[in-house]
Amino acid sequence: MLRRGRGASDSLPERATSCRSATERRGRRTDVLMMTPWLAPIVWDGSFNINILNAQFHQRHVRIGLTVFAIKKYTVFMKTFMETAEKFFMAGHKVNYYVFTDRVKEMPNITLADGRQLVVLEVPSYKRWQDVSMRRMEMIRDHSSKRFINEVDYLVCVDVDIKFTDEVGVEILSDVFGTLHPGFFGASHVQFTYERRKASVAYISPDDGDFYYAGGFFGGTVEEVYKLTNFCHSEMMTDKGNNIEAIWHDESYLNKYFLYHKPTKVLSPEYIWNNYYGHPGVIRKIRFLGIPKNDTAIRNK
Ligand code: UD2
Repeated sequence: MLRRGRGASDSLPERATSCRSATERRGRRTDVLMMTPWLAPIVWDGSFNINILNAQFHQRHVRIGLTVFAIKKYTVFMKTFMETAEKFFMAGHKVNYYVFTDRVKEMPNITLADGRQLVVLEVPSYKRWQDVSMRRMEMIRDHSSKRFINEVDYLVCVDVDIKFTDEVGVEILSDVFGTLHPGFFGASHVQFTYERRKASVAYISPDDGDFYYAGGFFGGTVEEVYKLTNFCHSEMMTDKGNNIEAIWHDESYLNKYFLYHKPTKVLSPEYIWNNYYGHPGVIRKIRFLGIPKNDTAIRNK
């Protein structure tokens, strides 16, 4: 597991921290890395006070867009996704669900809390599941400039075959954020499954890399998400022109983007857990949990 380095806060005298309550001091995390080398916070349970953050974001009347794609058979995940999001995602804030689908009639009918709305965006599907996954970047980009920029302040972009199992709130919001992939948060950068073929523009050398980010949870302000998705889509198109596709599709291009445009906040794997990885002690809360799926039954259908 990643361990916290010896940062400046370790040597702060007690009086400098005495403005915090006894409970907060006891709860301070010393078992995990809490900050990136470029001084972006890494968000773990126990690293923030949600009441203070909620007050700040309410003062700004923040509006949040949650983008999700349910193309072809992946519509089966929508009911659980929406029901659990209503329970746990940004409770008390203004939320627009932007659901991209080719099967509008299969969208579940869910009653939403006040201040929340569902926007169904009809989009084309692609034959290969890899193309469906990758083309999300292009569609998010295009809708960001046409629509999202006028309707919300932040976008949170996630996979659909996942359910919310605990609170995911405004602690995640920042200019641009990514999430540590649950399979690699304790690994060294040489083990990361970056694209290693130089022929692909997603290539990352074994000497480089900070973290391995999951493709299924990223976001930021609409402007920053536009830049990120525009980069990833353009790079995919360059590779497509050269008949190469990065090893982990959109996730590989996302990792390339974050290498050169460092996220301003990094979410711990609490935000994209999967039970394949067991339940290590550093994961105190599982907030967003992958639903096991039978790939052959669901993909390309
Ligand atoms: C991982 C990433 C995913 C993406 C993918 C690329 C996580 C949790 N997931 O997921 O974000 O980077 O690797 O290989 O980090 N979809 C449809 N219909 C389809 C196919 C895909 O709607 O026919 C959408 C759907 O929202 C789905 C997402 O694309 O959740 C990614 O596809 P996946 O979940 O099958 O990919 P997976 O599990 O390999």
